[in-house]
Amino acid sequence: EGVGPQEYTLIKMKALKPYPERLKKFSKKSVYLVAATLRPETMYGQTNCWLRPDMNYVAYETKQGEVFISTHRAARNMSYQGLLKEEGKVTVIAQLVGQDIMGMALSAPLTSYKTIYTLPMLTIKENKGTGVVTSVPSDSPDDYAALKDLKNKKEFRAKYGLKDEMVLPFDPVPIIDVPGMGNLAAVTAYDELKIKSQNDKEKLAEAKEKVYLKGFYEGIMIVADVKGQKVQDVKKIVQKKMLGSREALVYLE
Ligand code: A2H
Repeated sequence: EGVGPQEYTLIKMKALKPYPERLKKFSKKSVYLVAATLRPETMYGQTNCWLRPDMNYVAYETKQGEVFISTHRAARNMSYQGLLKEEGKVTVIAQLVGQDIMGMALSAPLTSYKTIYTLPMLTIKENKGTGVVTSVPSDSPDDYAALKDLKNKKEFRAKYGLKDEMVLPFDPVPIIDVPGMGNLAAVTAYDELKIKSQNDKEKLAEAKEKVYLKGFYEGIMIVADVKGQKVQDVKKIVQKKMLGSREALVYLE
């Protein structure tokens, strides 16, 4: 890791009603899962939100009176960044594991899918970001591998209590053209390297290196108002747009 703090964009993914059982007590409030991303310009291609089924998450209130869900560690960081009511203090209003809110309906910024769902990713790290990860399978091999695992295996979906309609209709969305890799670069790399699952660690590392580097430095946006522009040039523009509409925040760690 570098010397300075890493800047992430915190994407607010809004819980849709009816809330799952464990969140029913917040029915009068706006509840958000908050995902930390390094690639705000890819939010046009979100297809779902990843949670780790066995990982602990907490709910707490922000300065604005909204309810956020993330790891406690991230909430603590947010409290020091002036995002919560009191500096350095997190008042936990619910404790959950990922499985408690699996298959929950969300609305997320910029994506063409009106409703997306929380789905399981088993490789989420506890000590990075918020523990909530937004999924962009067009441009992230990790995301594509995890989505494919769920699509391929009925038993895997059943294990986490997911309905087919939360998984099967969601295909990667072409949002970036990467020279030599087409407009679904993560899918290209996954197929070329014959990746088999989200646990295929070494091959995924290879796929990621290629897709991220080429995507970021050579990628051209092919969607929305940023169409035709370089990925590098639009990253800040797209971030600002979501900050302006209060669909995102800046988060450091
Ligand atoms: B990125 P870095 Cl399209 N565990 O967002 C595992 N992965 C996590 C995580 C956690 N706790 N928290 C965040 N991440 C993912 C989009 C994306 C991302 C694309 C392409 C590349 C990419 C969609 N997923 O990241 O170790 C999130 O995925 C390239 C590294 O801090 C976040 O950005 O560098 C990225 O990893 C942060 O990883």
